Formats: sequence, structure tokens, C-alpha cells
Amino acid sequence: MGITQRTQVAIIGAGPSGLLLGALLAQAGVDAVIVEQRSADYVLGRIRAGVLERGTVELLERVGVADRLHREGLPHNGFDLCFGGARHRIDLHRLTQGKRVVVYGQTEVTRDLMDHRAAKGLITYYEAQDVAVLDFDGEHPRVTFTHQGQATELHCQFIAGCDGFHGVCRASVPPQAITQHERVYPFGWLGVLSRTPPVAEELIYSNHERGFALCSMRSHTLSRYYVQCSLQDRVENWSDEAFWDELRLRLDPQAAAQLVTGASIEKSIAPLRSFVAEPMRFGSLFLAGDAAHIVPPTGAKGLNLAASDVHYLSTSLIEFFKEGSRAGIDTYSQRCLSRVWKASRFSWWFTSLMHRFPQTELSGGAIGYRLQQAELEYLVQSEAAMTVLAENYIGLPF
Ligand code: RFL
Ligand code: PHB
Repeated sequence: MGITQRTQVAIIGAGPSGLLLGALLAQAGVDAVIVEQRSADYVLGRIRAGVLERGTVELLERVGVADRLHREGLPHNGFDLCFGGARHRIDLHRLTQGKRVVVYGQTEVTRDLMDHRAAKGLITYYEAQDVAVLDFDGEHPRVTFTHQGQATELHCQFIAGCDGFHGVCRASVPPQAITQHERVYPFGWLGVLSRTPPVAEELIYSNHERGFALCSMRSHTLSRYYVQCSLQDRVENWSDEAFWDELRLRLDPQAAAQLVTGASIEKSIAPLRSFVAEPMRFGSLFLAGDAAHIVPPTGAKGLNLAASDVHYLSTSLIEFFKEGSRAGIDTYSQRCLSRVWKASRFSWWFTSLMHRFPQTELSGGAIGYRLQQAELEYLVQSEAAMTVLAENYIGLPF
């Protein structure tokens, strides 16, 4: 015999979307259970995002999990664009009348939200197998899964699909009910985490003839670097030395000279993709975060978009349970997608501006590269163009 449980909201996925939604609902007294297919350690082992917009920080503050973020997070007032062998600062703070971003790893956000969930005694089923979302087009949605060998059935009013790009929720929607827009870029990012001091105090985004490079960080002693690589590249074929040599070549002479290298703690290749699924609601099933959309990481928007979806979803569900209003639920998809498409546009634009594209692409080859240099020169000379970049980078309002 299996176990049957009841909850108001079943959340699928304990990534940042699912955990943040769980915290916001719990704070409002809405009952939610999280079902995650991996272990907590596995989820914490993924090195991903590093840049948080103000709106994301505010949500974490609202649920009371921002103490460590305020202690250890690094506020950044700007970043550098590097091209033609020189760096040019984008002064986010000045261009946006005092706004900034915070560098604080997704792993740490996830850990803080997990600790908060555990401290409140909220239920998360980790290592759930064969998760299925059922009957979300009717009155009685259900989630079924196997947990520690027990068949479990979760009866709920709503299902939140926070299960990432490869999750089960979007895949369970009938194909005729969903439109999926996708662009896969003809390159990837090779990322390295190393226990070395960052090359500069702020991030450096570099456009170089050999390809894009990014210098980021997690703390004053932990650096995160990326170089554009071929989709055919295998991480095993990139020695640490080869990575550092390639990164150095793509930076300006001063940064190249200052770069401190060391053993990699993590090294991985990520493909780059723009993807949006429309709509984001199907009856009682809501998609949020990477389950509904993917942006290339160049604009640092993925985690922040997940947070804005979760803001819209939590307020919609709280409105329903506290006031009996369906207004938020009915406009959820439209409100999310309006912001999602703007962030997708920005991420696509910034990716197109900064990477080397193959000759065969419209923006590729030598002419594509010369056009990028012209746009970059214009960008750093034009207050208007820099303001557009800054406004999008610090995050559109939600
Ligand atoms: P996640 O983090 O993928 O979490 C989904 C969770 O669902 C679980 N799951 C299932 N659970 C139950 N049943 C199933 N059938 C399930 N299938 C999957 C998974 O195990 C997982 O735990 O999605 P979420 O929560 O929507 O969060 C999205 C963010 O993770 C993502 O957008 C960002 O990491 C993107 N991103 C960045 N975003 C930023 O805002 N700023 C950045 O600087 C930034 N840098 C990045 C990035 C992503 C990167 N990669 C590798 C994709 C840099 C990189 C390299
Ligand atoms: C990161 O630190 O991992 C990072 C920072 C900025 C980006 C993408 C990734 O645009």
C-alpha cells in the first residue's frame, strides 16, 4: 500500500525556483510540499549563476534568508567590457541612478533556502523517483512518485513546475497546448572555478578574435572564469594550463599580467540556448524558471528570471488562497512572459555582441567581427547606449 498526502501546492523541483516559492508560500501560511528527484548534495554541487539583481535580493530579504548574502555577497557597481585590447567600464550605479547587482553564488542561495526550509520543518521529498504530474486539466491534480521504496500520491490544488529545462512538468503538457521557441548557439562556455583571487574587483566581459571570455568570482578568494569553446570540445581535453593560456590570450595586457592561476576545483562545458515555452500555465499547472525558459548566460539573467516568475506565482497563489481571487492566476502567464521575452532579447543581444560566430552565420566571420567592434566602440562612447545596457543588466522592474 502506498502513502497518500494532501497539500495546497505541490512544487516539483528543489532548485532556486522551487525553494524560493516554497519559502514565500510558507511565509503566507500556504501549505506546500516539494518533490525533488536528486539528493540535496547533488543540487548543491551544481555551480551555476553568480549575479543577483536587486529584485532577487529583495525576495530573499522578504523571506528572511538574506543575512549571509548581506555579509558575504559582493555588491558590484559596474563591470568592464574588454575589446580591441582595452577595458571600458560600464558604471551601472551612475547609469541607473544608484542601482547595483550582488555577486553571490546560486549554490549559496540554494543552501540558505534549504537551511531555512529545514529550520521551519517544511517537507521536501529528495531522491523521489518516477515523478508524474497528473490531472492538472481537471479539479483534482495529483503528483505521484516513489520515495524510499514507497509509492506516494500527493493530492493538491495546484502544481508548480519548478523542475528545470529537462523536467517532467513541461513534458507532460499536450504538445498542441504549448508553443516552444528555441535557438541553440553554435558554441558553448567552458567554465573553471579556482581558489585564486579574482583578476579584477569587477566582472570583465571580453570580446576577442579568439572568442568570448568572462572573468567572474564567488568571493575574494574564489574565481569563476569562462571561455567560449566549440560544441565539439570535451572537458577532459582541456588541461588547466590550456584553459589559463586561452583565457590570458583573450584579456587585455594588464588583466593578462595580473591573472593568478591555480588548480581548477570544477571544470565544465555548458551549451548556450535561448528557449521560451508559451503559455506558462495549463489549468492548475504553472511553469516557473528554467522549466519554462532558458537564456544564454551572457546577461546573467537565468536565476533572476526564475525569481521574478516565482514572485508572480507566489502572489497569485496567495491571492487565491487568502482572498479567493483568480485574477493573479489568470494573468500569471502573460505577466511572466512579458518580462521573460525582454530578458531573452537582452541575453540574445549581449551574446551576439560578445561571441565569435562561424562564417556561415549572418553575424559571423570577419564582417561579423568588424561589426561587433563598431557596435562596442559606439556603445562605450554613447551615454544612451550604455544606459540601455545598464538598465537591462541590473534587471527590469517586476
Ligand atoms: P534548476 O536549477 O534547474 O532546478 C530544477 C530542479 O528540478 C529538479 N528536477 C526534478 N525534480 C523532480 N522530478 C523531476 N522529474 C525533475 N526534473 C528535474 C532538478 O534536479 C533541479 O534540482 O531550475 P530553477 O530552479 O528554475 O533555477 C534556474 C537557474 O538554475 C538557472 O536559470 C541559472 O543557473 C542560469 N544561470 C545564471 N543565471 C543568473 O541569473 N545569473 C548568472 O550569472 C547565471 N550564470 C547560469 C549561469 C547557468 C549556467 N548553466 C550551467 C546552465 C552560468 C551557467 C554556466
Ligand atoms: C558567473 O559568475 O557564473 C557568471 C557571472 C556573469 C554571467 C554569467 C555567469 O553573465
